[in-house]
Parts: sequence; C-alpha cells; structure tokens
Amino acid sequence: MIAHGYENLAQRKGDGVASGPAHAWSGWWTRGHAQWPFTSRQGIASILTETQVLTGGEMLPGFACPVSGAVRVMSTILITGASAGIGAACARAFAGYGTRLVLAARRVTRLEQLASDLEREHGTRCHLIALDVRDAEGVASTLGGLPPQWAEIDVLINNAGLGRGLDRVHEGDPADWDEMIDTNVKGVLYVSRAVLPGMVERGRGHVINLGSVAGHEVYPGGAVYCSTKHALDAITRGMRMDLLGTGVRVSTVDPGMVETEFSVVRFRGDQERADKTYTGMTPLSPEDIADAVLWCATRPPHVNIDEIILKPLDQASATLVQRR
Ligand code: NDP
Ligand code: 8X3
Repeated sequence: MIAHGYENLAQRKGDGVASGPAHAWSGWWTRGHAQWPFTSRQGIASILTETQVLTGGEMLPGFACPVSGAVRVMSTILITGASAGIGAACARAFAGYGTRLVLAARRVTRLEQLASDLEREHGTRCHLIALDVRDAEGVASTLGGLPPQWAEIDVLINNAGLGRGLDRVHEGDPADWDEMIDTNVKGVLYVSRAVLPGMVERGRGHVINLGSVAGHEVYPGGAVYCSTKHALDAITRGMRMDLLGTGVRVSTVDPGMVETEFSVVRFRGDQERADKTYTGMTPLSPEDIADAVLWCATRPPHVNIDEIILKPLDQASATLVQRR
C-alpha cells in the first residue's frame, strides 16, 4: 500500500495530498478518490525522503509529515482575526502542527509579535497582512495579490468577528449593528469569495467558520449579534451545498463562553463589566476552540466535520450558567 502511494507520488508529483495527526505514526496518502493509509515509521520515512528529493527539498503543499520535530505539515492556513483570542490560539495550534500561516487582522503589530514567537518556538513561516474584513475592495486586492508562494490557501479559518453592546433593539445604536453585520457576515463572505475560487480550481481546501451558540439561540440584548451568527450558520450550510463535488470541505466550530477580548470589545473597554461575564464559572479557553478547529482540519480527506458546538461544563444554554 505504501509503495503504491509512493509510486504515484513519484509519477505525479504535486498531485497528491496526505494528512495525519502530528503525534501519530499514521496518515492517509491520497490521489483523486483513492486513499492509502500509511502506518509505519519506515513507510513514512521513505515517502518523505522521496518527496524531498522530488521537490528539491520543499515538501509538497498539503503533505502531512507525522513525524514530530524534523518534518512538517506544509499546508498554508489563512486565519482572519489572528491578533487576539481564538484566532491567535488557532495560529499557535497550527504552528505546532507544522503548517505555514497567513495571519490577518487590523493590528499588525500584534501579528508581528505572534509571528516572531511562532518562528522562535516552532520555526513557523508566517506571512502577515493588514486586513479589515469589512473592506470589500481591500479584501479582494490583498488576498488576490498574495505572493505566489502564499497564494494557495489550503485552510481558511474565518474567525474575525465581534459583538458590540447588549442593548435592546429599541435602544440600540445602528452604528453597532452595522459593525457587527459588516464584520461577522459580510466580512466572511468577502474573504471566502477571494479564497474559494483557488480551492475549487485545485480541487481541495477547507473553510472553517467561527460560529457561536448565538447562531443556534437568541438571548436578550443579543438580537443583532445572534442574527449575525444565525446568518453565518446559513452561509456555512449554503456553502457546503454550493461546494458539493468540488473537494472543498466546509465546517463550523460554534463555541459558548470563551474568555478572550470578546467581552472587553463588546463593552468598549470596560474591563470590570467584561470580567463579570465569567465570574464564578469556568469559561472555555481560546486553546479549547483551537483544538476543535485543528481536529476538524486534520480528519481524513473523505471526512467533513459539519459542525462542532462546545460549551463550558458550567453553561447549559446561552443564558443558563452555573456560577459558584
Ligand atoms: P477577540 O476580541 O479576542 O478577537 C477578535 C479578533 O477579530 C481580533 O483578532 C480582531 O483583530 C479581529 N477582528 C475584529 N474585527 C475585525 C475586522 N473588521 N477585520 C479584521 N479582523 C477583525 O474575540 P474572540 O477571539 O473571542 O472572537 C473570535 C471569533 O469567535 C469571533 O467571530 C466571535 O464572534 C467568535 N466567538 C467568540 C466567543 C467568545 O465567547 N469569546 C464565543 C463564540 C464565538 P483586530 O482588532 O486586530 O482587527
Ligand atoms: C459569543 C459568546 O455568549 O455572547 O458568541 O453568544 S455569546
């Protein structure tokens, strides 16, 4: 089996994709609809050696190298909103797996710090882009103008998003509504529109959206934020239908309460009010979410994880929270 995949790789370089968890001595070598598991240390080593020879030392894009340390998964992952919280945690998780990262956000200084940490800790190669996902033209030109070595995105993590306030509809500020809708809904569409054609052309790729329990429930003061996450849920399901048969996977990871800068942003810098959100309960960490995102991305090629909903043990619904 291993020899078969090896021969295909030798004959059709660049045509195959393999993936597998970094901590395990197993993976899937695939070409077209065919798949071969590889499970032995010896088998992986010989495939990798040949791959490196074929590509002049560069690993094939998307080729997973389940050998800790020396070899890397060379997929390219684009993460929006990578400057904080869940996006930054995803960057760390994927860097630990050995991928290359395109990190996007408005606060580039933060991206620079993150990239420097990842380079030092994991040897990760990062490409940083200043991106406001609300800017349709900026998104199209920035993502359309990525340098060739960064242009082939294997996994898009649509994470950038925010809530503004907890006002009742009859008291809310329309500027807050615009910001949430423009970021959480239109931003996802703009970025996906720029990235998806390449995935479809290559016949592979994965879009992972950051939804929320707010996409499944509504809570007082959350009418507009919840509507954006309900819209995102519809976009995710519609995308999966539109992309059926293209080889592109579509997933959504929908968390409950996660302690990040989300509440500080929601309450416009009021740290005391933000802290009260998590008082007396144990929220999820950004790393918990990144773990779920990485798990979605590392399933065998024929598997699509549609949706993961994860909440703290102390949270039973959007509004029912156990506090001590
Ligand atoms: P954070 O506030 O910690 O991070 C939000 C990220 O989004 C930042 O990196 C920010 O970067 C980026 N962002 C915001 N607006 C824009 C924009 N216009 N253009 C580009 N980037 C932008 O929040 P979280 O990490 O918690 O949130 C990440 C995602 O997870 C969001 O979609 C959120 O709705 C979702 N979520 C969060 C939950 C929680 O409890 N925390 C629960 C469920 C879902 P910058 O400001 O530098 O541009
Ligand atoms: C963000 C968390 O609790 O406001 O999606 O829905 S919550």
